[in-house]
Amino acid sequence: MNETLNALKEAVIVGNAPKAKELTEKALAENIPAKQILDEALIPGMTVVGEKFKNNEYYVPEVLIAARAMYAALDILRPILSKSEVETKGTVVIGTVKGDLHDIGKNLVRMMLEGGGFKVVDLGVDVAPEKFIEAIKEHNANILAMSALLTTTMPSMKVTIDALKSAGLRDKVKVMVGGAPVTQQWADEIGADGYAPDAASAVDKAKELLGVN
Ligand code: B1M
Repeated sequence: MNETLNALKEAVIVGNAPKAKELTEKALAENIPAKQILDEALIPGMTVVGEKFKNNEYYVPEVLIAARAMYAALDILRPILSKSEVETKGTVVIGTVKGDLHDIGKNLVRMMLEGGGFKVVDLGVDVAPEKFIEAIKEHNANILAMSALLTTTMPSMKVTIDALKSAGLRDKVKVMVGGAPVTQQWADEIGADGYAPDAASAVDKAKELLGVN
């Protein structure tokens, strides 16, 4: 593997943002295409981070630091990538449901999805069903990803799914749910297409739902 890309992957894994920025600029100066930098350094780096998180080798702070390094690199690549219209794995609209202000887990899921090659539209916290629907239409989303941390806000996931049905969008978008109190049983009960217990599994689930690698 190219030495610069390998070093960039390592910089993401250890969460060295200045190094990640420097190595991304170096890779571009070496005429490595932005898409290759994404596919061969940033995504594999975040994949390793996701695995470490899943195996309890990394905790939330390490993941956030790694994500910051990935963003430092992505900030440089994003204008180039959007110009060349790199094919994304799909578009995800994500948010924490209405009444719920917890966003640490949701942000991790968003970062991992971006690291996994998805375009992510983040609506933030306290997102009402109508806002989700508007964004799905506007961005032609393939996946709706909802996060909830409170047992009292979990029902908002069902309300949003019902609103999707009323808007005639239910067949056009896959629905994923997650958050500490959410379970597979809850996902089945409310008619979601998928559930993931953590940020790394959320990427696997999103790929599975869209049938992409
Ligand atoms: Co709140 N809070 N909180 N809180 N808070 C909990 C959730 C709680 C369990 C604490 C407790 O009582 N033990 C409890 C909920 C009880 C319940 O409903 N069963 C609680 C409560 C009650 C409250 C308030 C009501 C407190 C009050 O004001 N009386 C209030 C509610 C505010 C509101 O939302 N309307 C409140 C407020 C807050 C803060 C603002 C202070 C702060 C949030 C800051 C922020 O997010 N910006 C906060 C925090 C930090 C917590 C705890 C301590 C930590 C949550 C967290 O960030 N975890 C939490 C207790 C705990 O969990 N130990 C607690 C780390 C994060 C990485 O994990 O979010 O689970 P998590 O995300 C994981 C997975 O769940 C998954 O991936 C992530 C990464 O692996 N995941 C998904 C998440 N979303 C996903 C979506 C997916 C797939 C996977 O697909 C779409």
